[in-house]
Order: sequence, then C-alpha cells, then structure tokens
Amino acid sequence: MAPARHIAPVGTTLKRWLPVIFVGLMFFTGLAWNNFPEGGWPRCASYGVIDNPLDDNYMDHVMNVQLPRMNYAQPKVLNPVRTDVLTMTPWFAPIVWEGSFNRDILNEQYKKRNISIGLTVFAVKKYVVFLQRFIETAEKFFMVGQRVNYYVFTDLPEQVPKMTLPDGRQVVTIQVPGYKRWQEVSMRRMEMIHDASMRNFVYEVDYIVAVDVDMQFTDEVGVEILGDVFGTLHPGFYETERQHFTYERRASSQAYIPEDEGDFYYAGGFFGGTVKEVFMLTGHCHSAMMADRDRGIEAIWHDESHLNKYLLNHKPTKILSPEYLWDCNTRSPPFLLKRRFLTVSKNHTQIRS
Ligand code: 5GW
Ligand code: MN
Repeated sequence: MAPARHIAPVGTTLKRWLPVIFVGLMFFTGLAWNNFPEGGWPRCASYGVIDNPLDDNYMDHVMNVQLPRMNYAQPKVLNPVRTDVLTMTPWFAPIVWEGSFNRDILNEQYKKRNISIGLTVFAVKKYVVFLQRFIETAEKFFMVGQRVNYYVFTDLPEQVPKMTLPDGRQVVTIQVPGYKRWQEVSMRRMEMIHDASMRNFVYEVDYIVAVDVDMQFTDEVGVEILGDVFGTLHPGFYETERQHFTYERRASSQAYIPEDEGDFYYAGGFFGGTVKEVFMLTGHCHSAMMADRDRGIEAIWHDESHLNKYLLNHKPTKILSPEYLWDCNTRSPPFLLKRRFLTVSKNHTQIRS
C-alpha cells in the first residue's frame, strides 16, 4: 500500500508565505515612506525625488552654502527694544512696531524664498479716483524690491490708471459688480477675495494683503507684515476696554462677541496672510454674512464685525500696530514712531453720493 501522501490543508501555502509577504510589504512601504517624509502617498513618481529634503542634490546644496556676513546690533535678552507698547500677544504673535524688527534681516531671509505678494484693493464706482495715489505711493513704500501684483477689483476697468511699473510688479484688473448699497460693496469684498483666491491668487502669489483704497502709503511697509494670518489694530481703539469695542453685540448675529470677550479691535481695512489662510478667512466671513442675511440681520460694522469675530476665534499669527493704519486727522501719540499707511480725507457727501 502506498504510504499516505501528506496533503497540506487548504491555506498552508499562504500561511507559510505570510511572514515573507509581511516583511516585504514593510520594506517596500518603509522605502516609500522615506522618500516622502512629509507623509502621504506619492502622486507621481518624480514627486519624492524633487521634494525629498534629504536627497543627494539637496545635501550638495547644503554643503555649498556661502554664509553672507551681516552686521547689526546684537539683540539683548535683558534689553527689550520697546517698553512703551505691547510687542507680543498672550498667544505669542508678534505685534509689529517700529524698532521691534530689523528690516535688513527680514529682507535677507525673505529674499531666499523668492516670494510674491498680492495687494488687493477695491475701487467701485467713484472710489476709482483713489487708485492713482494709492498705487503711486505703494510703488514708493510697499514691499520695495519684492514681486507685487496689484489686484484692482472694479466695476470700471477702463478707469483704472495705466501705469508702467518695474519688472516683477503689475496691475491686474478684476471686474466685479457695482453693488448699489455701500454696505454691500464693503461686505462683498470677502466673497470676491475668496473667489479670486481660488481662481487667481493661488497660482500667482504666496501672500495676500487686503486693504482699503481710500489710503496712501507714507512710509515703508515691507515683509515684516507677512505671516500666516494677520490683522491690524484699528487706530481708534488701541486704548479701549474690550466691553467698549464696537463689536456686534446682538447674539443673533454670527459676528456676535459678548462684552467679556475680545482681544483687540481689528480694522476691516487691512488684513492678510498666505493665500490659503486668506481663502479660509474670507470664505468664513462671507458665509457668516450670508447666514446673517437669511435671518434678516446685518452686523453693525459689516465685514469688519465678521473679521473681528473670525480673528477672535482664529488667533492671528501676527498683528500690525496702528503705524500700519492711521487716520490722517488724528495727531500722533508719542509711541507712534511712524505713520506708514494713512487715510486720504474724502469729501464724504461728494464721493459717496
Ligand atoms: C461708498 C459709500 C460709502 C461707503 C463706502 C463706499 C465705497 C467703498 C464705494 O463706493 N466704493 C468702494 O470701492 N468702496 C470700497 O470699500 C473701497 O475699497 C473702500 O476703501 C472700502 C471701504 O469703504 P470706506 O473706505 O469708505 O470705509 P471707511 O470705514 O474706511 O470710511
Ligand atoms: Mn477706508
């Protein structure tokens, strides 16, 4: 009788190979993971090669770095440069004041990143008259030496002044509706910046700076303002107790802030950040305004109220002092060493009629 042949039970072959398959998979995914240290799976074969900060090309580059020499006063741990103003929030966001930063150091650091900046401004209806001085003074003081796109949102594209700008700087006109109510003109800025972030900004610039147009630059505004998301202290409220801020106080509004909350009163006319953060900020504010509209309520200071609510809940990573937004009719207090961006007085009845 032939000896009974040992017949392997079903699945044994698989079981025997399982450890091998397992180790193989670990090895393979380990390799793949090392190629993509920022996590996630590659989208295409070349992705890892380009972005791997530890690959040979990158290491060669690191080895060849020439360190430039820079001479400047040593920062002194026991000698704060400004003692008359707050230069840091309780969540460790710097507040930018003259004297608190060294522009040369910042420019040197930003130069290596070759960034470009979008300056958005709305000039709807009669407000086109402000464009000439706005752009002229920006050419003198705004991000000198950097690449800048002026995004002019207007219902009157043919009235945008034609100016020749140096290489790396240009005016981009974006046509928008001329809303009838001025409140609507102001509020819809959030929606239009949100949409343009997706359509244009994300492909064209790294940072967005969103400002009022009835303004002029009177001193340097540079890379010191840049950060993930920043707001500006309103010049009328830097001394005000939080319960007296002109936040929206009706609980039925999305912009509601109770009297015992609030850090600062931020100005609606100067905020910004990376394209991604500005996309989120403007999207959030626009949705909040639409939710209010559905309930028949409009926040007291319109988009500014919603900006304040957003920045209360999403703390800015940098805050600009009132040097960056000052009223031309207010005399400068002693702590205000520079006035960089000033309101242009307007004949209210004429310009707004
Ligand atoms: C018109 C009438 C009353 C209020 C605002 C407008 C208006 C504002 C307008 O007709 N066209 C226009 O483009 N705007 C945009 O909204 C400008 O970019 C302007 O800087 C911004 C905010 O309005 P401002 O500057 O009149 O508001 P305040 O609070 O700075 O005086
Ligand atoms: Mn204004």
